[in-house]
Amino acid sequence: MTGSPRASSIVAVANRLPVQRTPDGWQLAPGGLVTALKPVMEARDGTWVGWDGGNRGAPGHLPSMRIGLRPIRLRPGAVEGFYHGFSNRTLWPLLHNAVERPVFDRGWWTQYQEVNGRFADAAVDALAHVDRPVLWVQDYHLMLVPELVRAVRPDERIGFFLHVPWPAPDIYARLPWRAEIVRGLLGADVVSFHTERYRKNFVRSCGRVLGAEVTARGGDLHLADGRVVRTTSAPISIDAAAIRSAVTSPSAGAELAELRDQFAGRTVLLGVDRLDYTKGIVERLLAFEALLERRKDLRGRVVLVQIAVPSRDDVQEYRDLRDTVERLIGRINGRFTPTGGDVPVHYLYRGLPPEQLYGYYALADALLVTPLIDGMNLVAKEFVVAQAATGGDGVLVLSEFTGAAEELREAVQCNPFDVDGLAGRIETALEVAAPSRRRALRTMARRIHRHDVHAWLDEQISAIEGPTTAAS
Ligand code: ADQ
Repeated sequence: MTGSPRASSIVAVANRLPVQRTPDGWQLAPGGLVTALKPVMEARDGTWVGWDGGNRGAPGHLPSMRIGLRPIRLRPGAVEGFYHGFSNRTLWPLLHNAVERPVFDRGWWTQYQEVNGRFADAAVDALAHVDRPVLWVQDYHLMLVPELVRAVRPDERIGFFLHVPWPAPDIYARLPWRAEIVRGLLGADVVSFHTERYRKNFVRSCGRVLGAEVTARGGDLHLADGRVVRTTSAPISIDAAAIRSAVTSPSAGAELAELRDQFAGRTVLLGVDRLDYTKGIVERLLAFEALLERRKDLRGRVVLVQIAVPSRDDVQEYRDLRDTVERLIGRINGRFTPTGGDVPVHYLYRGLPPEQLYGYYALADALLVTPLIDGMNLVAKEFVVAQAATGGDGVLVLSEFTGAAEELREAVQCNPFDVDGLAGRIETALEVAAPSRRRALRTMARRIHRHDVHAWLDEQISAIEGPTTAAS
């Protein structure tokens, strides 16, 4: 649909701009969503509204990119309340089934409202400068923006996509500002989630907190003022073709050869995550320890490589998690490193450049994706595509509490809350015969290639444009 005559302009609003400051100046930030959006935004006179992340001098555009940028500057107090506070310590844990206790702080809420107002003002301004625009708002940081924009531009087409789960109504209802948040979202024409479960949770939460203000009919929510809001489930995906070509490139091949050398003769289990308490890293380590305890024959023959990208380390819960993870790894390595031998847990506390990360994906005999809850989990999809592209036979062990589990049904599913059971699932995974592993990988990879991030994006934009735009 890119460049079609009926194409409308896109104004995207996200917490962060799609650019980052590097020693060589401002550059496009890495990441599947940004890469996928770039050509579509360029073809449609796109504008991106986002926080500059505290880096002064964010440009209005990049020479390498025909997308307008509208940087939002925030004072330190606003960053504290809106971002570290309400977004990361209230909404993030709440929307992740309260696996950590959400903190409710009225001051943070005030900052969240103010900053959402700033984003909405910038969006309204951007909308006024383009033809036939659609507004596409991303994620939990900006849930009030749809309603705020609707109040000023009632006829605009507005979509919202939530990248994280929506919890059961009983959990959502704990939020003191629960009605304000859902009213904010209902300013959109379309509100989308990764899975049917999250979508239904949202619809039920609206009923629970708004009562007679909304009526659910099918996937639609009918509001008292006559507006109809569509809800959809639209699982996000990855740029599968790009990963396939990167993982089969000579530099990734060289990386893989080196890793094979390093881990020769050992079965490699892999974990790749942001260091976040939702990702089940502690449970994974405990399960690995339990496995080494009960299977003496595996000691010295199996290794866990845990790659963890630092995340939100200005938040206490994240610093505590890092301490726990590092203490546990120390304990496991202390207990099970053979005299004169290599450690059973390799721990890399950093982000890796793509070719290195893909080398690990291609190397691993099993990827352990064990979140306690996760909106989708793109790492699982990246692994499947990388393995299939390199003719691997790695097994995906996948938590049933990830959005990805609904699509990747051929994975070895697990319940990470059951640590002994998880150890058993890892054991099972290692025993699956090679032909079945290959079959499972191929089936899952085909599904991901068919529904890649470009397909997802097309669906999202068409849904926001709605039937009226299509007819014009
Ligand atoms: P995240 O919680 O950040 O995203 P995820 O979907 O797994 O989780 O995406 C992580 C991305 O970071 C992947 O593309 C991965 O390659 C990259 N990454 C992870 N560890 C890395 C490392 N050590 N080095 C380099 N890169 C690394 C949120 C939600 C998810 C949802 C996505 C997209 O929490 O549930 O899938 O948004 O909607």
